[in-house]
Amino acid sequence: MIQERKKELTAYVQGLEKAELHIHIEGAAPADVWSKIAKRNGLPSPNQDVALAQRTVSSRDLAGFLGSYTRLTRMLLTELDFYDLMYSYFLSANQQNIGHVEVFFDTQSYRNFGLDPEMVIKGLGRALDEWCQKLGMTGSLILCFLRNLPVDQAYMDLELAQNYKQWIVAVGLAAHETGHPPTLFAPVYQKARNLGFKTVAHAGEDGPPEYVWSVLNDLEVDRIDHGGASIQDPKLVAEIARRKIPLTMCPISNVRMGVVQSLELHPFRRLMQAGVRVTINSDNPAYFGSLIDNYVDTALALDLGQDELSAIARTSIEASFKQ
Ligand code: ES4
Ligand code: ZN
Repeated sequence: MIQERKKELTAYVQGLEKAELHIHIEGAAPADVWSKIAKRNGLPSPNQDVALAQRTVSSRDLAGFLGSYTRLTRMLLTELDFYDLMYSYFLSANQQNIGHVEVFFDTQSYRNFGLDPEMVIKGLGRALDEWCQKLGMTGSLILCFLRNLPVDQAYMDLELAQNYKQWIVAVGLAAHETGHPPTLFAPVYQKARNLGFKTVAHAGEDGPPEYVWSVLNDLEVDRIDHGGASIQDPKLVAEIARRKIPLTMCPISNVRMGVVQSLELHPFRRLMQAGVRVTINSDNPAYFGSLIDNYVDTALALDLGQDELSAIARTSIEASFKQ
């Protein structure tokens, strides 16, 4: 019975035109892509690191996940490696009938290990141009600052991003929230806005509602990534709804990272009912399931019907930065 319903929902979601707005490029690469890259770079097999990342997922350990995730990024050395990550994600997105993607990346992880940040941008951007054209899709990049690293580096990144506006539409803020409040980044966000970039930030994933208030009021973001902790503060929920700020939620990620107990307890539906513009995304599809898995599992757990799924897909397109 449940299998039957799942099949029906999967076919329905497959048919919906969707945008994916919350996906980290390194978390989209499955084990075989990491193996190919490691082999090409003459590095030892990445299988242990991939397995370790997967273990952190079953133990609901966000800090552990981000640690093994960062270890995997050490395999990336050339422009072609970044191209391959993007191209492999594009094939998967296309198979899921995702017409538009906005992809998170950062340069700090690479810059700090001696790689040329422009090479990172070019590898991702060239793949974006080529595969958007080949597959009839649209897409752009979102440059994430890492909130646990010095703000000076964010300014350096922003300087660089100005030369790649054909690809980079927005700046974002990622990594572990706990102990890293958003306020430090207010001046660099203001500068980004003045330069014509859209802005988004992760908040309310493992961080408290105060961090969500802060990205609204101090960073003045156009969208909030996750935002689940808002449910603890009714005034905050009302304000997000009033300002029509979309949330890019990632339900399976939140359960696997232990910030929500179960999909059944996920605030997605309650936020939707409070009038918040909510979207469904995969975050790191190699570990948390595809975009379609996220739609279907969320629908089953929270009893969302086809009309609601269709409205969520429509919101994802309306909340995108596509011109
Ligand atoms: C992330 Cl799950 C998660 N949370 C915060 N930042 C991230 N970057 C990649 N995955
Ligand atoms: Zn994320």
